[in-house]
Amino acid sequence: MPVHNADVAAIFDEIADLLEIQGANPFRIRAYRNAARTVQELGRDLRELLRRGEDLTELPGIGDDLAGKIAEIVETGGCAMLNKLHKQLPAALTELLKLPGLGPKRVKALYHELDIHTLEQLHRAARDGRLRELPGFGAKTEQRILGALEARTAAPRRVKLAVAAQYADGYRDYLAKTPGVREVVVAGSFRRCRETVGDLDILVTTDDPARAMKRFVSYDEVRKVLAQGETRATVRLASGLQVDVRVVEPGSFGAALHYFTGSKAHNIAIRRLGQQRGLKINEYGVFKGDKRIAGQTEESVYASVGLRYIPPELREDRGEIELARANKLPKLVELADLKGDLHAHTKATDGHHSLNEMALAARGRGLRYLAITEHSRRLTVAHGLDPKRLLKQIGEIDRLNAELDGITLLKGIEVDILEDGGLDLPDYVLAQLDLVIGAVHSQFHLSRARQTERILRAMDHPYFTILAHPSGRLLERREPYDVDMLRIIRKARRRGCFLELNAQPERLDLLDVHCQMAKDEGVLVCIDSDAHSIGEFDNLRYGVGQARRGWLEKDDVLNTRGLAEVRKLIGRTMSPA
Ligand code: DGT
Ligand code: CA
Ligand code: CA
Repeated sequence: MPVHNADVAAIFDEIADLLEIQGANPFRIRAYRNAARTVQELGRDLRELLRRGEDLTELPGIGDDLAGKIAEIVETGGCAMLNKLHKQLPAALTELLKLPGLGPKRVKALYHELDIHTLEQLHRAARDGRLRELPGFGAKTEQRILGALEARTAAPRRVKLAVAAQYADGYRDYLAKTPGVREVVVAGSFRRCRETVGDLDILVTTDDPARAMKRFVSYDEVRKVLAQGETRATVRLASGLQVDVRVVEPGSFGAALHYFTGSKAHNIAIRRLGQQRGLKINEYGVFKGDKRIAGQTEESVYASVGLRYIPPELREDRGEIELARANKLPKLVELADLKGDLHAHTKATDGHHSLNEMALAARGRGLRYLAITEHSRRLTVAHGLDPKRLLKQIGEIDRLNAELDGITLLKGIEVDILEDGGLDLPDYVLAQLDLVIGAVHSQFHLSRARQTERILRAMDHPYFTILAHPSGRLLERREPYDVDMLRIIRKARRRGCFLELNAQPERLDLLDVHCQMAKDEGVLVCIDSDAHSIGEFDNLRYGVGQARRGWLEKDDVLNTRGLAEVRKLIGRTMSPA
């Protein structure tokens, strides 16, 4: 069974978690976490690297031992070290770790203090009110754990878009190589760039459906064929991801693509428009009586009901149809519109590459400016910078800028917003920076009123420029913190500040609805990679996907502007409130 980068990363993460539960050496734990991240964000397939005989120890944070483990996992699909840990600890701890709100620290406490190692035991203890007594838990945490346990049985598992992409790309390329196949498109929520997908929906046009179907089910990652007919099939991959495939003849391509892209609500609205015109619209075409009058392209489907083409990211029946009718659809921002990136880290804190390496990688992606924004001192787990180290970095950036061609580094900081809304570094240091990104990294569970107040106060700070990852959510792991986003957005407008759309695949906050809100209120959004290594500039495309779902156009995005204009805009916030 082929092994993907995501599988290797998952094994390293699990090893790190289990080591942490055992109370192993923190440096050792960290090495596995870093390796998981490196592998996940690599942008190149590990199988390919190994096939070419490339030296994996060149990768950030990968030494001989980890390189050996990567090769082992890619070759065998498993890892002896993980098996050993599984023997030493109860197997169900892995299930506990997957529960939102339960990291290794808490699982460790549950295991060692209350001897809890299954979900059932956890449920019982939470219901009996025994969790709140544990250090680091409390009544609210107990309540959240109960909620997560109950939600778990209700909601099916979804997969992050960037993870789904690793599986989708390989499957698509494999199908595209089948003789007779013309088009292969991954439709569904994947094409609409939803942040997570429930399953993949692959549409194939071919002259030889039988051959395509046969090839689809014999892909080497298929673990189980759940259904198979002449033109449709459903399989489950080894990763657990489910995939639907539909084969249609080329004349139906547009209609089928429209149908399987969805969303369902959008499709229903379009079909209703068809009915009003006496047309029948389905996955085979647009029909007047028995005659197919459109359906070869998606454009023709929309034209049949008097609409302009609507990009997939907008197809949620949230007003896009009315706009298409009035010919007022937004012209959505594109990856190529980004001229810079205002959030990145280096080895000075928890990043993996030097200033110079990050600058060159950003330039390689066509970016013309890159802000270096390390964590501040309060974030000790990330080796946050104190004033002395930040001043040193400022000097290094000045020197490097004198040498660099084609890209400019901006001096910034991702400063912690303290519980009282203060910033984690003194003004005399912040005053020397080009921009100050503020972020909440602690006390996620304050009440809505207090959390909002905290952020508003931080934004009042004269040097505040951009609010980073404004909702703080981690997909499938941490709910957004509770804030009044409209008040924050309005504050940003008054203060001339900006909101970040963080392109890390597990963050992607702002949420799409908040992007729309920012646009409506006239606040520019900044699409940032938050790159911790040179490969992570790739993530910008997920940020752009999310921005498109939020209806953002080029002009709604701060970093589509050239450096001179951005300097002017971020400089505006440097005057006192
Ligand atoms: P997911 O998989 O939960 O992330 O979301 P989707 O949107 O990919 O949903 P999925 O996989 O159930 O179906 C793929 C597309 O097929 C969906 O976006 C629209 C279309 N579709 C599915 N069921 C229906 C239906 O009952 N009516 C209509 N009009 N379209 C449907
Ligand atoms: Ca789907
Ligand atoms: Ca589906």
